[in-house]
Amino acid sequence: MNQDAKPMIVTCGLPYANGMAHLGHMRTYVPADIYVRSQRKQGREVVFICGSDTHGTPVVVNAEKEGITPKELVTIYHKHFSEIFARMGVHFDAYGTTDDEENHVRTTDIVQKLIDGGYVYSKNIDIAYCPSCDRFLPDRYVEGTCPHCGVIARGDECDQGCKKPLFPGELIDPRCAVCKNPAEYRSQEHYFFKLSEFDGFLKDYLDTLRGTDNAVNYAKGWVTQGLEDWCITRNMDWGVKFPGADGLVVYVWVDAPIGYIAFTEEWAKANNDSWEKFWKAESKGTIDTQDSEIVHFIGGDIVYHHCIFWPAMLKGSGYSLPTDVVASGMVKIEDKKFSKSRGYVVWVGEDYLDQGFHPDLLRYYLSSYTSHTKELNFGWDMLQEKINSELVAVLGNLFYRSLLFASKNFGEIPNGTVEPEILKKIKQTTADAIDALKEYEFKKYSDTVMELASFANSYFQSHEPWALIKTDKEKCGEVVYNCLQLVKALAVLFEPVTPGKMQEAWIQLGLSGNVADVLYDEALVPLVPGAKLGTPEILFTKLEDDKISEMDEIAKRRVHLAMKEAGLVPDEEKLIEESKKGKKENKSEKGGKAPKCACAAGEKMDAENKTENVENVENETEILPEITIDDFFKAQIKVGKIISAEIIEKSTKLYKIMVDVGEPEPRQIVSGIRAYYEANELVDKTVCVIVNLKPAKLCGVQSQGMILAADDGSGKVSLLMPDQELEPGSDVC
Ligand code: B3M
Ligand code: ZN
Repeated sequence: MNQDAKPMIVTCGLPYANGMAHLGHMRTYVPADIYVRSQRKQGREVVFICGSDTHGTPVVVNAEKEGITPKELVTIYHKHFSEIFARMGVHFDAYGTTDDEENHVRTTDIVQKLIDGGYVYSKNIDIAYCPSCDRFLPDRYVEGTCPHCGVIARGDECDQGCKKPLFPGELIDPRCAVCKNPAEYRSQEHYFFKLSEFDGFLKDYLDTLRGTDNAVNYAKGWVTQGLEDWCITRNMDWGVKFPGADGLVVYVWVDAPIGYIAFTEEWAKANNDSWEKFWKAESKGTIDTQDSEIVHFIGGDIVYHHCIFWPAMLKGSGYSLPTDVVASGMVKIEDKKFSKSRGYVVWVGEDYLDQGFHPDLLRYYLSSYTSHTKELNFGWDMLQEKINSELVAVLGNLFYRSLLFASKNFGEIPNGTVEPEILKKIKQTTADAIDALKEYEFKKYSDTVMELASFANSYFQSHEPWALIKTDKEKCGEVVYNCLQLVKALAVLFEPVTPGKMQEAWIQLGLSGNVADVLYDEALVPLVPGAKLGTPEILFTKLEDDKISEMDEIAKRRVHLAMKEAGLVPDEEKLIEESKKGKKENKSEKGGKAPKCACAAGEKMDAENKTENVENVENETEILPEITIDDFFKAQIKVGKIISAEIIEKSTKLYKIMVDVGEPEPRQIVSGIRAYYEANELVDKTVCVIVNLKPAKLCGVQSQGMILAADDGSGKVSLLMPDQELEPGSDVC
């Protein structure tokens, strides 16, 4: 351990335990995990903390939609996130929930200290109230027009427009987000945190705060614009009770960051250690003189909360201050703005890990695609390209060829010494990689280390060990020894990024223990000649076109279905254009067809969606480009008889339908016709089914075909049915 270094705590923004983990989450957590692993490799004591954000309207609204209690909802998703993190190799030292006893106690303590310090006052303010639902409407329960930019916004944030935080009573023309009826404002007593008093403190603090520019500089700008006091109470039952006020809980953004402290306490209890050394560290008042380092990794959209609100709360209640705030850039999916409701989402479980992809490939992609603060675009073909040309062709190739050659020709680590040039190269790479992370440059880290792998490949190539072995075995042993030393160094250096695969490499090198536990210095420790090697195996295999096409197909169907579910018609022409263009030659075939509607049309668009999608609606009636009869016959359509139809709980629009299409087993098909047919009405209907459509999962349910329906565009939808009884399995031609 590096005894001189200050104790360091690294945290990640707490995911709301209200839905599944997606790529957007991983964009923050994977780099944070890399950072922690790298710090440990430098001998730092680091505690890595995260947990579920369980309170607030994001949770309560979703629980209400699902018809379960908030507690039940967060229990499900807390488990889900814990499992996903473990599978992704993101290892937190503590992963609690903000509903844990420790957090209730710590939050009450901090709020009480703020009250005692004179930083909290009460005031009567207008709160939206829904007369139909007979309740107050905090945050996401109310929507209306943003007073700053005029865009439709939710109660706590102008999420679609100017992104400003909004306060109770600010929305113009408020309406209830649940029943959509107009809401009224009613006066009620609430509590405010005097954020404006921290203006001077924050200016100085932000001058010393380390982190990424997209965090620190934005925050400086906001302070310059002036700070408004924060309303820190809400009318809800679910949450941490506000001390001394019945029926009020603290705003979720009070108790959520306090979770960082509470989870540290949980870690300390479990490990018989101290949480105070991080959060109650000695300090002469500035973060430079603080005896602990507190590093927050967050998404770029919650900078305000972490750089302004949170340090002010900590300062006001006498706790240590964040020393670094690292904010990640946005994520795009196939060049489209990330959007769960529009289907531009990649679920980490269902779409990635469950499909058999190794976590390290995604870890590598996320860290090396672009700078941490820039926009990251994810596409299946881009993943394929990056993995095949870098992890497979460079790193994997070096490891396998070196280990296989050594194993076959020497059966052990051959005799040799590390050449000075190679030693120098490893030293320099390590120093550059560490420097890159000082700037939170994860891409630079990966690229720097990958350059060493390229160098090693060139070394192998130019020394031609396959020729040397025939003429000078001893010299050949020297070369192979150096190649293996480079493999060892690379395993150490790449462990933070691809920990699972580097551990496999470690074992193949015949080394004991965990590569995660060794320091960077180990990269320079010479291998022992004569030591046994493990069995060489290919570490990284190519991502094949077929698999990538399958994933592309699933992604396209999800977007199509999401649009239908939202009552939107996808711009089919555009989709065809995109498919036709195809990002690569070998992909043009699979992408040539316009997605057809599996599910009949969705509901009518509401006014808001209409304005947003004028372009799509206009294209709806356009005729698609001509196809040949051969194109048409690529779709195999058969007559089927519906055996059963069941509601899919996760969706409001989908049925799981079992159809007899003349095969030994019935087909399971997911169809979006719930708004048009009762489940029992569907049973025994004779329908037309596309049976050779690539299977896809929709809302987690496998669909093996598509039932055809017609849609007149006005919301009238009808299944296509033969006009006389036909045997299931009859061809439609
Ligand atoms: N639960 C998620 C978000 O807004 C929110 C983070 C809390 S961090 C203390 O990104
Ligand atoms: Zn706005």
